[in-house]
Amino acid sequence: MQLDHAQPFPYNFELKSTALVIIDMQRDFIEPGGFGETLGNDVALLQAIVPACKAVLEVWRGLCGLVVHTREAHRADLTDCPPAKRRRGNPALRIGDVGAMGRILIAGEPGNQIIAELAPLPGEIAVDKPGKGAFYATGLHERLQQAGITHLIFMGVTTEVCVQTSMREANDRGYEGLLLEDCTESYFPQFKAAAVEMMRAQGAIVGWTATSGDLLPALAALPAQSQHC
Ligand code: TIU
Repeated sequence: MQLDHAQPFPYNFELKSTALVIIDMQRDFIEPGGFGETLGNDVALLQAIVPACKAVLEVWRGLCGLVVHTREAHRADLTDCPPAKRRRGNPALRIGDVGAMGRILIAGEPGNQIIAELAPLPGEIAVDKPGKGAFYATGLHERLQQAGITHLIFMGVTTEVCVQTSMREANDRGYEGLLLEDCTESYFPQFKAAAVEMMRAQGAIVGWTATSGDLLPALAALPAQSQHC
């Protein structure tokens, strides 16, 4: 399958060897009272991409494509949170402190759940990641290798932090990555624009970009494939 309008040039992929990777669409970043807001951000900006993400996820599921969800999450005892990370941000409300949606950025807390619209289904891969990148200390690379995955289509938040880090980690591990521009967002529109530009610059130095409007018609032309159902 080819996305003709991908940038900087067409993107070729096969459904059976491609995973849809949804980065950190958890309440911590999307809803008031979580980690994103503690850092001083307006979380409303991020809510705008939910319908486009949901549309892609539903079509991908209908084709039995592999789905990976990530959550930025730390263990309750914070042994996987470097002090250097915990010291940053809002001194009044650190990772592990109790906020409006439970302990900030701690696995299993209400704020750490993926938003209901995009909640993982049984059988989908859900990864708790202690870093910004999806490949650091998660075992994700090994799981993707076992599933025969070579291509990754990315959605999620925030573009220049966890999404860009994950795409760069994937790139260095040999994956062909594509970012869906209208399915990712930042608290800083200028950072999103810059991140999108820098990933596809220099002949796709990190990967490709396209929109859900490019992807969905291409997927609609496919018969369902059962490999990952
Ligand atoms: N602060 C910010 O923009 N992002 C993060 O801290 N984590 C993710 O991007 N998921």
